[in-house]
Amino acid sequence: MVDTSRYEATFNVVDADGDGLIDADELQGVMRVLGEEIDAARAAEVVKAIDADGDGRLSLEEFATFMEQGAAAS
Ligand SMILES: [Ca+2]
Ligand SMILES: [Ca+2]
Repeated sequence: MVDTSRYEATFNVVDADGDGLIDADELQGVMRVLGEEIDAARAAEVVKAIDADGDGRLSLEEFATFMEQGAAAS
């Protein structure tokens, strides 16, 4: 179980339009901030890979899981 509260602040920054979900556009934006430029197709792929419930966007829980995996991988 991922501790989502650790990622809530980051999530809220990434969620530029504040709808409580991160879409491919917003993910692309945060990757750019992180210094990793990805194109729209790649962003959509990444969202698809992370998106556990298949709604096409990332909830805080999905995002936290992604961040945990990223932290573990680096
Ligand atoms: Ca959003
Ligand atoms: Ca989702």
